Amino acid sequence: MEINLEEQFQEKIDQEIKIEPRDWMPEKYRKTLLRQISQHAHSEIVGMLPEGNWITRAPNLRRKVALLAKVQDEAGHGLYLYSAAETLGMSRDEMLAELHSGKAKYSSIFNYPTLTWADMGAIGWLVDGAAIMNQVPLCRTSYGPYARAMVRVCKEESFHQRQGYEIMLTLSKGTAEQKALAQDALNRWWWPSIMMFGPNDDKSPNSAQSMKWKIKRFSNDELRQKFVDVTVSQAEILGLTIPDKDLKWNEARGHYDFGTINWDEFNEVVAGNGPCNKQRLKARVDAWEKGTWVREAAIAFAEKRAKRNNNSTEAA
Ligand code: FAQ
Repeated sequence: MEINLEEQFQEKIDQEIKIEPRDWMPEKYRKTLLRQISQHAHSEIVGMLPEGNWITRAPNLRRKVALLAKVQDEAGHGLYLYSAAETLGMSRDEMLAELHSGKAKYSSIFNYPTLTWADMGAIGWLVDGAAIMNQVPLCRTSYGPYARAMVRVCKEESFHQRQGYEIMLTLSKGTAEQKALAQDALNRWWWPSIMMFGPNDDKSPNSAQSMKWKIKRFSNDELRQKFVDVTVSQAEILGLTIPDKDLKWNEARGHYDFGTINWDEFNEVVAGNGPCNKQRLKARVDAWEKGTWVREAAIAFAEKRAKRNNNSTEAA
């Protein structure tokens, strides 16, 4: 019986029919999606912190408004993603408990510090650029609620990427000091950005099954290569140098070759020992604790309103 269901499930996937919350699904499919979607949601929420650090110090009103809107969008992305994950049977409170205890992961990239205003440019250009490369294919992922959430997320990410690139463009065409700030930001964010795509394919334990179930549409290395290929010319327009001496066009492959990623650094960051892991987690736990009264007040208000509505229905 079970085998038959699994075969039917795979046939639906092969025919590009979306899987919906009430459909039968293998337990491992549900768990894989819960893991990926909740990690993605946590990444959006933790990802607000490095940029939130610069909202009060944006150089002018236009920049401040754009950055505020961007950071607010990330909160919205987290909410759509938590909602999509909840359809798989785990509550948002449970997911957050896993984040706060350190059990759930979030993207390695958000464990790096934002040292100068140019980092707002580099994050938008590179981090959102990498996120778009990874997330546009997720609009076609096999699980309906995740795929639909990603459509809006990707539209907003594209504004974020331009917002960042425009900051980089302004700095790189500015004074020598401004150009140096932009180069320094590129130097610090380049390697962590290409780590975002995850381990190499031969070291990625989840990829084979996730590709078969069409949760993932491209492998980690394929997406990383696409990102490098499009980003090189963007750096040239800025007149900035990507900090990789092995970066070179390979005519035979039709792609850029690039240097070896420092996987020890990646593993350390993912294990909780990056430059800002402790600070990021503390900020989230503090926000949760300080928000207790808000959650309690919201529940008390909802109960009061429900009671009032019941009374007025009875009176009618
Ligand atoms: N950081 O077998 P794989 C954004 C873990 S949102 C930390 O290849 P998978 C928007 C992985 O979880 C950025 N951990 O895993 C924004 C697994 O561990 P587990 C987030 C990582 O899932 C911009 C283990 O390594 N985007 O940027 C990372 O098949 C600016 C083995 O790896 C998403 O979440 C990493 N970088 O492929 C917000 C997109 N990479 O769970 C604010 C959706 C891997 O077994 C400001 N997610 N690991 O214990 C995905 O596409 C996939 O989950 C991958 C990883 C590609 C990230």
